[in-house]
Amino acid sequence: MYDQLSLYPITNSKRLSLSLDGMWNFCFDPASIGEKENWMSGLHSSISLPVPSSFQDLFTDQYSKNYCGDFWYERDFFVPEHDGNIQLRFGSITHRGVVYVNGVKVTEHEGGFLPVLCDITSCVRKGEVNHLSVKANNELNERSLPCGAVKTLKNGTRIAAPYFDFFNYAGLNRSVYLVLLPEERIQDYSVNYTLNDQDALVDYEVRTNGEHEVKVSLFDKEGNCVAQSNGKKGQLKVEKAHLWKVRNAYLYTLKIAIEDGGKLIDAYEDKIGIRTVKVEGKRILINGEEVYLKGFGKHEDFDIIGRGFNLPLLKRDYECMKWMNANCFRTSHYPYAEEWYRFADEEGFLIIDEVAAVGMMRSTHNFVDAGMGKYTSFFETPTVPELLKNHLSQVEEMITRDKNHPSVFAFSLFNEPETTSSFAHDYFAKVFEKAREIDPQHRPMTGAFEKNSAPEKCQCYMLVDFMCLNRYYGWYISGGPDISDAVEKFHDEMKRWEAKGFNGPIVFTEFGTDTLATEHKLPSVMWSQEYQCEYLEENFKVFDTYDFIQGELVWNFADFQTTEGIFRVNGNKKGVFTRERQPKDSAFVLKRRWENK
Ligand code: CKX
Repeated sequence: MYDQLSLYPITNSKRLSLSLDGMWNFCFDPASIGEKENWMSGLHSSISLPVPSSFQDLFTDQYSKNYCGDFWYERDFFVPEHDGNIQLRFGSITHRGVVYVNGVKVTEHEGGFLPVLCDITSCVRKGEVNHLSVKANNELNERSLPCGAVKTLKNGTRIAAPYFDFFNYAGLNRSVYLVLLPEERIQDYSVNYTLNDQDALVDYEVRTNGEHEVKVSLFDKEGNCVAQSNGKKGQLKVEKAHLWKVRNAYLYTLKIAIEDGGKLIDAYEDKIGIRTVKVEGKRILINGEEVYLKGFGKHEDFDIIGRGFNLPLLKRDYECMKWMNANCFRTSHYPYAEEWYRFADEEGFLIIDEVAAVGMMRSTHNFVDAGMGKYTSFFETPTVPELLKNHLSQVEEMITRDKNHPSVFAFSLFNEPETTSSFAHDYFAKVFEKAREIDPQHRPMTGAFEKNSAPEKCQCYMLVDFMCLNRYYGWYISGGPDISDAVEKFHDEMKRWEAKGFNGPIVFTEFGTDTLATEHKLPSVMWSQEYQCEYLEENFKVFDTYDFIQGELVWNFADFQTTEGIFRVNGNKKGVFTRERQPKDSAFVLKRRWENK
């Protein structure tokens, strides 16, 4: 059972969250000798490195940038006198880590995009300085998410060989907190909503580790208490409820308290948004109203910090998306830092929250190979049970962490796996079953399908509530002067899906062209800004032909770093914005379209 996974760290009269962000000591451990040599008690030689940040682009040499293996972070931290429970909360450790306090192992965690929590109550010295170290590792394999391999060069250097199209940034990418909590505490809560004419019912469940009374109250924006209930499980009735609407959010404050008689034991407060989500026939309904998704697939990616969390960058991205009249994004291809969801809640953005199940096809150029029909027997490998175990636990951690965000209206459980075998079907059936069992709001579950997952071949499309298609007609397929063929092929595929009788909406979660901000050409050529605009217009005509198409999320919001290779010019350039977040011409095309869509 998770303690605090869904509870973003806060400070109030009963809880204290202290940031451990700043400069940490750092060193590589290529021979994996750190544990044997007791580095958890102190690194012998290290450099200073900032947290949060990926480590790769902070260096000026190739070896460090492409380093693959174990690496260590450490710092000292002061623990105030405190009677209750003491925890550490890492926003993430990418891709896996072992945490030590004062030389004692306190936890280990697999998966680089979800929080790592450790109860350190019994091993810290209160009122004193303590020592914290993390042994992290960024190797890719086929047993954990995301999938890939490690390649050993002839000179012995080991580098990452991702089966996916983004740079393998790693490190302590998100904030780290020391969290002081009461011994008897709120550990988790969940909410679900029913709309009843003008009123709303908020079903809630609170988990605590004690038996004292739980009180739950809901406050409107003005601070008026609009509903109250006692008990770990109950219902709040909100009369004339303000609904959380797309791009017009209303947030209530939920206050949870544990009390002993009149004495407060613990308190937690969070913002929640009352809204319902449903897929009905070919429509996606928020509060019973149809919504057409407009927006992007994104990445956590920026110059120098890599995948490190940065608040100004978050703000700029939201401002750009608002300027574009977007209403949605997919957290391709992994759960993002929690701040992304909190801000989406405030701004009324919809999020398709994606687990890091990417690279489930054995290819370092899967964006090319998959479209060519290559089959790699990915789900027929002896390591699949281990992969499934990790996939299931990361789905559970993601849903537990993000379940209370009104912005999260769907979970994506994969991106572009090899879905054409019964092995894949059996694998994903288990993933979907688990996700549906966990989500207290019974939100739609989906996954993003690549071109190879064609209507006649795909064995997994029947598992999803709405289908996310990643399609590149006019780029990977029949690009440039062949674009009219691309359009015909696109229509042909849509008709085949129609004939298949999939009884749900289709959302395009990827379509786009690599475009260099420097290139202009009349008539257009592939890679020019003009071509990106023309390609989008051709895609829109197809989208507008079919009533079951219920959304368009362009690939990508901004240019981003990838592994080097002949298919990438210093990264993937499919951004509508440059990596510096300046608009390409296509941004104006999309902005115009989305204003009235
Ligand atoms: N989809 C044909 C996954 C993304 C890639 C994108 C691309 C592919 C396309 C698959 O992570 O970046 O090639 O641009």
